[in-house]
Amino acid sequence: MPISHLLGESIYQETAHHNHFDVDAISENINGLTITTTAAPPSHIFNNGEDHTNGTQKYVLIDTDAGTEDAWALYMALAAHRSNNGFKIVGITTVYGNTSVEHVANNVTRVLDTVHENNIPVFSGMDSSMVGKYINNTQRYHGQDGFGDASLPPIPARVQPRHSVEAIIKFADAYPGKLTILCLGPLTNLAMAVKFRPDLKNLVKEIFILGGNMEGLGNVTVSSEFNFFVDPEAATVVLNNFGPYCTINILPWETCVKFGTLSHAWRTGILGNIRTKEMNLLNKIEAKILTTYQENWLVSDAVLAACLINQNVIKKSDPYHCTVELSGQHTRGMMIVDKCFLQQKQSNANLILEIDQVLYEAMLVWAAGGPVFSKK
Ligand SMILES: [Ca+2]
Repeated sequence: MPISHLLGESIYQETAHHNHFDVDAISENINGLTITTTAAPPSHIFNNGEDHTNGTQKYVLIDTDAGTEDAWALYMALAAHRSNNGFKIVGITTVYGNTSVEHVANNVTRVLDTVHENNIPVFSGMDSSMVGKYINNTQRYHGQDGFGDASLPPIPARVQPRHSVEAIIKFADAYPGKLTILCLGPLTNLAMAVKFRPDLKNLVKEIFILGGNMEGLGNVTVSSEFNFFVDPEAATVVLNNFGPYCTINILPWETCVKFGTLSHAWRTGILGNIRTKEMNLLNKIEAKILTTYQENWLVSDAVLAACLINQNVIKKSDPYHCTVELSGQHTRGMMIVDKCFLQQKQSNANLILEIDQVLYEAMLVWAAGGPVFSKK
């Protein structure tokens, strides 16, 4: 019997008024998952550690260099935000990285517009690293505009007059001890903010960072991960100034590769069968990537968003003292992890070492506006 016949009509109709997806195609292709009979995210999809029934919730500031991979993370965070379930995005700060900060602001605005989200303020941020300027001479993975050079109709960026660095400070002051910062790009904005206001380390609750490596595996140089390589000084400032005063969770590149890598067939066959406004944009901006790379598909930013939104995604993490190589001829930007505790320094970050891939897949479907799945 087709899965759609087993569903309560309510979920199909509830979600179908603005989204369309091929339930049978999706359900037949996700092993270990079954569709739920409720449109609201069940606790195993959405469990951020807060008890919203007691009035607590996460206040989340997203710092992004969007980026097609950031778009996935943004949609996942927006799904959490819109579910009114203890997760509030207070603002989005932009930073250069995958593309210029101007393009990033355009891209963030475009993502927000697709889901008619007009109440989250967006701020324009740093357009270069703290020391020198990162110049990407290689062909940009995300295209020159960060969104795959997909010839999308022009869109005016909707940004606030305040700078991203000011915005970070403003939100830290507004939510003392409660602010979570999700860092999806180079850490320049956050480093500038804490240099200006050192007491931020006592105001910010927790920071989730996509960046760095723990086994020397590189993705932009032989030994360095992109976000840390683009501004290693900023990464150093953040690690040295925030940890261990507030919780820093780092998702290193190796964990992304081991547990976040999905097949091209899954991306096109499962997510590609979801007919939503979210997927309409994602398919366009990822078209060149999906044509160029036909084996695997990895959107690291979404892995980190899943770790933040659902604490059950993180299957293993361990605390270490971490810093960043700033002067190595071959290793500038590489994260240095004191795995043997030789320095006898207090740990300043939790390294995320293993994630639940099945749960992550279910959250990608949810982020895309598709049905909610749970584990069997
Ligand atoms: Ca990013």
